[in-house]
Amino acid sequence: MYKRILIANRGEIALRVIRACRELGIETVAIYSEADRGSAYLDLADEAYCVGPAKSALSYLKIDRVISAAEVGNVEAIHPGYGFLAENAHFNEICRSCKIDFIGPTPEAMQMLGDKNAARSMARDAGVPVVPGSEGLIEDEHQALKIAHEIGFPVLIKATAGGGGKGMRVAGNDLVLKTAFVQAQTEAKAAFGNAGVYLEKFIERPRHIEVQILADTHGNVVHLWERDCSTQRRHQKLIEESPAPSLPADRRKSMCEAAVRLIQSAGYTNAGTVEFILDQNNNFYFIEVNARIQVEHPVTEMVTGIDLIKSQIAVAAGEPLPFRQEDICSRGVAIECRINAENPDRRFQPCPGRIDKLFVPGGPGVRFDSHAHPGYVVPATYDSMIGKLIVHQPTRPAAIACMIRALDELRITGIETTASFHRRVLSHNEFVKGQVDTGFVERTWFA
Ligand code: MV4
Repeated sequence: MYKRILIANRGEIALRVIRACRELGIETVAIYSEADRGSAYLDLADEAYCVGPAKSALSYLKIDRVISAAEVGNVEAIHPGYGFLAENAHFNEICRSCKIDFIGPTPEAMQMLGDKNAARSMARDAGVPVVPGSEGLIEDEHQALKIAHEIGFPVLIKATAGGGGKGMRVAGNDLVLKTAFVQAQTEAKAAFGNAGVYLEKFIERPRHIEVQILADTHGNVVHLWERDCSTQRRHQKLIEESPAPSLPADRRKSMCEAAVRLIQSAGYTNAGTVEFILDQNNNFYFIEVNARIQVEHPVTEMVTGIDLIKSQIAVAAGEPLPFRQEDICSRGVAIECRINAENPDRRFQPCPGRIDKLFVPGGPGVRFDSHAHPGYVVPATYDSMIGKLIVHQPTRPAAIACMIRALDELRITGIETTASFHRRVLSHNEFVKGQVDTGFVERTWFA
């Protein structure tokens, strides 16, 4: 096992990794920008180095500075967290050439899965259902029209270098498709330096369900069941839960097994997520792979009892997974609410500033993952998430009741947060019935 690792991230995930390392007896080296100087969680690391000014591009994303901190800090491995450099195959490769383990997949697996069209082909070859659409990249508008007529409108044009909803366009007829196709290519080239686009049938009112997997370097791949992330707005997830409500057991099983097949054939190692969309008839289709630990990983930790951060570190160090698929049970129901410094009454406008009072909820089955504390100043420079409230209960109604109680207990003054909005969602009939699709929040509150 490692003796010392660097955490190339900030905020709650940096704190989460430091905690896992402490329990594993691994020393930690933290990095911070000038905007995070003096953040309380940095005191929990064994060492901390400043890597630059507030702007991410000049600090957390600056590969040479992160690598310098790793060299000076004399670490054996780097944990990238999520965001920043977590899915940067170039950074991953530089770690390898510097003989520092990257706690994640190989650069090759990361590169391949980062190409959404290549991932789609690999899924198809592994017998994983993909959305009906193009076989590969679309060369010209004639080909786009031909495929659209075969599969039927509406269709979705997706950038192969996109993902997470970036670079998507819907087209409902020939005329729109012709212009949207050229626009999509131009935009993809400008945004990602890659003009490649492909076509899929547009699935209306989908649910977003993702399968958590763990893969070691000895060929073992297991899934840790699924999370439903349909409660989102503009591709920003708000609430995640496991298991996915009203997902038939046979669908659940075949989706999880499909995810394992894809991960196996991609030669993917470490923790990862296979994203699917579900149509209104519960047909599932592969969308993309997230080659990193995700924000919502605690939901899976609560229902399986498996520590995903410790698992990631162990797998990166070359240890075999200590469990088999049949040992991984999903118990009860876990729900997570993301607590963001945003004003839900002003279209989730970011609301940075100083936290005056902070009371953290507790009691049975309540977990709060956060680096915030009274007096903490939420910087305007980064993502506005300041914490995640997670509950675990035997049943879904009990989990909802527990979350409402915990949200009422959570007191944050000085800034606006999304906590009040979560209370509205959790009391909404459609959420209670477990019938939320990805358009629910927008239709219900922002139409
Ligand atoms: C889709 C889709 C409908 N049909 N693909 C958006 C994020 C990216 N991971 C894929 N996304 C979608 N792909 C087809 N063929 C609808 C979405 C989508 C979505 C997916 C997951 C979570 C939230 C979403 C919100 C809007 C649209």
